[in-house]
Amino acid sequence: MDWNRMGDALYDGKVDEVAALTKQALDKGHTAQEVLNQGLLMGIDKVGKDFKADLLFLPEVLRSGKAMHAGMDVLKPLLSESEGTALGTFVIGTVKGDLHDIGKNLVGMMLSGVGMEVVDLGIDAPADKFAEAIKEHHPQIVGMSALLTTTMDEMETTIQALKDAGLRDKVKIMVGGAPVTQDFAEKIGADGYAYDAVSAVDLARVWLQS
Ligand code: B1M
Repeated sequence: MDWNRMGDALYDGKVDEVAALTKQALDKGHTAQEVLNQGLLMGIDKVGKDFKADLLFLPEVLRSGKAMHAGMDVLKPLLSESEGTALGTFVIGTVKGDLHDIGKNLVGMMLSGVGMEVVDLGIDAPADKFAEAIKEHHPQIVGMSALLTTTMDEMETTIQALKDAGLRDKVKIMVGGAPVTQDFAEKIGADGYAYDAVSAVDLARVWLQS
């Protein structure tokens, strides 16, 4: 498989081509994980680097984001297929003020893939949306994603709001996203931090078994 071609198509925001190449890679026998890691994530990584270096601008990043979604849509049934009854319920959302959802969606897909019931609150989710979801869905775990240094603090605001609503102790709280660290997670009173989707799944499994 020509992974560079897939990465380039994603970088150039070619939605249809990324979807077609993703299908092609699966047809050639590559696993969904391989396609994700060697094709799509490589491409979006380059977008991030060039955006930071002012070689790309927001409209181009937006197009690349759409192309990433197109590839992930093809992988979704494979990443989220699971059998049997749900292991537990995981409410996940990108915090208020933050519109990044690619990583959050990936975490959600992988959690579904191991048999978790995933309730996705979407992007720009304020604290009260998390609180309502806890009351409605009774999850064991609540996960928050943030990709901006300016929205990370919203995680702490949400945890405080859950405390005020008497809901904090009913759930385990996991945080993640590029600027988030283990230290930050501890500082804001989250129960855990996951670096990526695979470690989010591992941590969720540990929590559900304990
Ligand atoms: Co924006 N953006 N963006 N962006 N964007 C970043 C994050 C940035 C690092 C780019 C850069 O400068 N290099 C930078 C943030 C700088 C900072 O805060 N330190 C940035 C900026 C500045 C902005 C704007 C402010 C730009 C502007 O308007 N001037 C703006 C903010 C809008 C807003 O949110 N209010 C903005 C907008 C956008 C788009 C809308 C154009 C688009 C998002 C499209 C979308 O998501 N639908 C976009 C994109 C695509 C990016 C980059 C290029 C790629 C992000 C991504 O999807 N990565 C990004 C650069 C980068 O991260 N390299 C960038 C792939 C994804 C799989 O990784 O999301 O990290 P990630 O998720 C990982 C882990 O972090 C983890 O697991 C995932 C899978 O392994 N994880 C969790 C994530 N959530 C988790 C939750 C968990 C556990 C693990 O538990 C619950």
